[in-house]
Amino acid sequence: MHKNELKSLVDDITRQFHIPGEIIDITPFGQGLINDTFKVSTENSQHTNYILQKINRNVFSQPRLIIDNIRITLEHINKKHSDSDKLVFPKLCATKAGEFFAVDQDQQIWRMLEFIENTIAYETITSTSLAEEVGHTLGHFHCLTHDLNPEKLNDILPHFHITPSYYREYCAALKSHSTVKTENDKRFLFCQNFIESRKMTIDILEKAKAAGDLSIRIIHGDPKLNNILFDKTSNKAKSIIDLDTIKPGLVHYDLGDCIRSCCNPGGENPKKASDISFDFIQAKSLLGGYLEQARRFMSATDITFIPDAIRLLPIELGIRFFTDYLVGNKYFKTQYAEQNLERAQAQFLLAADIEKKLPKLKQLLSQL
Ligand code: GN1
Ligand code: MG
Repeated sequence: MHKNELKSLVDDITRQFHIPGEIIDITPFGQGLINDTFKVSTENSQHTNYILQKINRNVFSQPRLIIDNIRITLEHINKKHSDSDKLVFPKLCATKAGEFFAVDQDQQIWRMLEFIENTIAYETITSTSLAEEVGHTLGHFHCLTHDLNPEKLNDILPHFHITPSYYREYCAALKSHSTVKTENDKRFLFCQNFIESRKMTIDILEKAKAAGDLSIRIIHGDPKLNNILFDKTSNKAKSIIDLDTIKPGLVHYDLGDCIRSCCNPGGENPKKASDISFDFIQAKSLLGGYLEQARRFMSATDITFIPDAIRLLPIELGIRFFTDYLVGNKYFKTQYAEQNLERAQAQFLLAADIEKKLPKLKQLLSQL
C-alpha cells in the first residue's frame, strides 16, 4: 500500500475509536514481526497516547476471539490485583459504536489500546538486576493467571507453542519447498542437520503434558524482552504487553521463550555468529526472579522440566523461522529473502550453547 493511502486508512480507523482530544500524530511503532503497529498521539488532558494495531489475519484468523481472551484475562487479573501490585495492563479502547475493534473496508480488524506512559522497552539485557526483574514480572503474571480456568479462554492458535506440530510443518515444507538453489548453502545444511539431530527430543514437554506430569495453565505466549515495559524513572517493570497470544498452554513455553530472548547478547538478528551465546549469569538471575513468584503454584515436577524448556524454545523458534524461509517468508516480516534462514541459524546456535551449559543449568535449578 502506498504511504499516503496507508496514512489516510490509519487516520480513518483512528477516528472510529472513541478517544477524546484532537489527533496530532500517527507514526509506525515497535519491532513486531506479525501485526502492524502505530502510535497515535492526541492533545488530551487525560490520556495523550494510544497504540493502534492491525491484527494480522494470516496469523490470527479469528481476531475477535483474541479480544475476548484479553478481556477475560484482564478481568480475572483485576479482581485479584491489589493497588500494591505494580503491574498495569494496557486498556482496550472502545469504538464510537461500542465495540473493542474496528473493521476496515478489507475486513481487517484494528484495535486501540491506551499507551503506558513514561516507559521504555529494551532490546538487550544490560544488568543482572534487569534480568531478575524480567523473571519476577513473568512469574508474577503467571501467579496472577494460574488460577484462571484455561477452558474459559479460546485457543486462538491451536498449534502455537506445541513444538511437535512445528516439526511436522517443517517436514512438509522441506518436501515441497522451492528454495532448491540454496540447498548447498552452509547455513541451510547446518539448520537441516541441527533439526535432524534433535528431532527425538522436541516432544519432551508435550509428552510430559500427555502423561499428566505438566498441567495446562494460562500462558502469555510471547514474553520476549521487548514486550516488558520498564518505568523510565525507577527502571522497575511496569507492564507486560502484546497480549494477543494469551491462551491455554504450558507455562514452560513462556519461561523458555523469555530466557531465549533475554539471555543471548546477539539477539534475534546478530551481526555475526560469534555474537550469539547463552548468558548463564543473566539466566540465573532471571530464573531466581521467576521462581521467587512461580514457586507459589509450581510443583517440583514443573521445576524439573525448566532446563528442557530453556533448551527447547530456541529450537522451536529456529524451526519456525526455517520453515517460513522454506515456504517463502509468509509468516514473519522480513527485510531480505534470507533473513529467516539467518534467524533460524542464530536460534540453533543459541540452543547448541545452551546444550553445553545444560548440566550447570540442571545443577542450578536443583539449588534455587
Ligand atoms: C513474533 O510479532 P512479535 O514480534 O510480537 C511471534 C513470536 C516469536 C517472535 C520472535 C504470534 O512475535 O512467537 O517468538 O515473533 N508471534 C507470533 O521475534 O507468532
Ligand atoms: Mg506478539
